[in-house]
Amino acid sequence: MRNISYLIRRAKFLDSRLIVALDLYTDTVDSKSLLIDRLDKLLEKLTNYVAAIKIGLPTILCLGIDELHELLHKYRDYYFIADMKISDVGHIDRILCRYADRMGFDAVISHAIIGLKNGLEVVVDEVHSKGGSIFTVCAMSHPGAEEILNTNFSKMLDISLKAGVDGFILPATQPKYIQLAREKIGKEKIVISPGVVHQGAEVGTAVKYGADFEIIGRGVYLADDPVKAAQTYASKLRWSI
Ligand code: O7M
Repeated sequence: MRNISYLIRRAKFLDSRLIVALDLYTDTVDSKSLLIDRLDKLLEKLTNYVAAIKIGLPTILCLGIDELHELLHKYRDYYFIADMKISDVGHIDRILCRYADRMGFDAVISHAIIGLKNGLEVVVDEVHSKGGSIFTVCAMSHPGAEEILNTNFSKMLDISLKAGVDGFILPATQPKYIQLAREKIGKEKIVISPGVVHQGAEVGTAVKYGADFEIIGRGVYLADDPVKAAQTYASKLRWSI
């Protein structure tokens, strides 16, 4: 695993604050090789525009540990973030973090709602012991998040800071959380923001409110020309502005 200084170096080098979520999956085992092929081609072609790749459970489950490891190893220039949204008790969280490391990920995403004791403290301990980074979800982008999760935003932010996380996942669709977080966390911690394009937030809004990176999934991988889409988004998400 590598820590966020690698991510920042790569983002500066590419002049890009774009993170792509590759939420690709397959319904049948037969088409697994097609999925690998598609991911391989995307990773090969997006490399000049994308700082990091976020891969979540649909893709992890479809590919399995060994195939994913092979793919991540082949495209090691990217910073790879495992979106497992960890949310269990400590000993299970630790196992998931070890699997993320085995697959070749650099960073892990955890829910902050699990709290510190035998929760986040374990996640941070395990990921940092491997040299990686940990990001916590402190507010989400979908409307239902306002019902429970986002009402605990402040507490989750405090607990994450206490745990010593490296950064936060905060919604581009609700940029007030980004602004509030930035006031509290200072400049050192990283803010990564999803909800861009398909969920309604405009490209660049989250960065204007203080995010370091924006996550775009379907806006890239469902585009007729994913490379052109990534290039266009990256040009609106320059590191240097
Ligand atoms: O750009 P999309 O809408 O196709 O994909 C958005 C990605 O961001 C997708 O991978 C989601 O799992 C993720 N995401 C959200 O959409 N909203 C959130 O509040 C949090 C996340 C996320 O990445 O959490 C770690």
